[in-house]
Amino acid sequence: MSELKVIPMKPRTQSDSSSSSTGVVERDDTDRIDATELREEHEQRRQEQHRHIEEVDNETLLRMLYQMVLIRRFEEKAAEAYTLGKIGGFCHLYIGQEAVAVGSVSAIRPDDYVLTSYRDHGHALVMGTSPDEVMAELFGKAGGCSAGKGGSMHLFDADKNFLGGHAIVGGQIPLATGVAFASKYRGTDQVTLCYFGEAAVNQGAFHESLNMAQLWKLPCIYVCENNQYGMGTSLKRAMSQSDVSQKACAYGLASEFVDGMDVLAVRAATERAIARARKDSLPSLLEVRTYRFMGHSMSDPGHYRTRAEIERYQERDPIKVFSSNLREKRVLDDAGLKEIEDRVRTEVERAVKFADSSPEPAREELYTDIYATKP
Ligand SMILES: Cc1ncc(C[n+]2csc(CCOP(=O)(O)OP(=O)(O)O)c2C)c(N)n1
Ligand SMILES: [Mg+2]
Repeated sequence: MSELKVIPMKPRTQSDSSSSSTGVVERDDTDRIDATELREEHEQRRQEQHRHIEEVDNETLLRMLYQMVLIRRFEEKAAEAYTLGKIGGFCHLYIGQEAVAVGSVSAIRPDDYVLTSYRDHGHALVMGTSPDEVMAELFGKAGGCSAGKGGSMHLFDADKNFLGGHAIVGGQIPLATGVAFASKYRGTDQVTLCYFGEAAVNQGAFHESLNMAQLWKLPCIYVCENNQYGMGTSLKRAMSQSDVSQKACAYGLASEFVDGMDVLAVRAATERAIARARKDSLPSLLEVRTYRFMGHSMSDPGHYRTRAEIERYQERDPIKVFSSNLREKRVLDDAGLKEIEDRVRTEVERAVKFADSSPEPAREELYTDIYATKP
């Protein structure tokens, strides 16, 4: 029997918005399974995604694939630029986790809000910030979406309702809760999506926010991107109760456990959470199990996990699996995939050119954008 460590197969669903139930469901989290079991799991996941593909129109499916490929190629280029010294400071790549941002954002409206952590390139791109502006921000140039003064961890695009890019672990969770409070206070039906890693769940800010969100019935969807590591520490070494979705229990929130390598499973779970938030102004916690294929940041030697573990998850690469299933369902063919790759390449090359040619922020900008102007 080979030793394998796999993501539990099925998303656990709990979507009864009217009940005060915790939404916690049993988990058969499997750390060791044999090759036959693994094949069976892959097959079941394949069938699950096939079923979801039938429920979504082709244009949306292909747009989602495009966005995932864009994030992947954009970040490969960012990694290259980092090693060339064009990007300073920290740079946290999202490669492997693309299905989370793409699947969930595909379910929201353009006037909904998104906040996330420092692993934010994918979220900005999928919220519609142009790759030119994201790349220029990484390069610290004036043409960047934060005028070159935020860098990789502080992307921000108020016009697109993308409210950052936050470097303090868990810092965005109370902020998002406040944004959801503002929507409710103003009487709109906007929803806020708040992304964070599983290490942020140990922060007090997470617990305080969930408590207030359920108490005040705020339309906030807390999306825990559980990639199973906080820097070099595995979740199991840092969290006494490592089933993140169960944390909702303490505050009476609805919660779901979601397969984060399946872009359509993420979309479907987000749709259910949005229905709760939009219609009944209720918060939800989604634990989206995913995996990052790259280091924590560009300076991570990665000694805390094995190459074999990474390769096992790469077999479930969300882009590879999705494009293969789209082919099987005849939504995509070789020409279609090539067209997507060509369009993405052009867009990423243009972004690098834009960032290269964009000027450094002017000296006099040093003291601007520090305090908010009074309304
Ligand atoms: C309050 C705080 N403590 C520590 C750090 C240093 N730090 C940066 S990232 C990180 C790990 C976070 O892991 P996780 O929340 O799982 O997100 P991931 O990086 O896996 O996306 C830590 C401890 C920080 N930025 N903020
Ligand atoms: Mg993590």
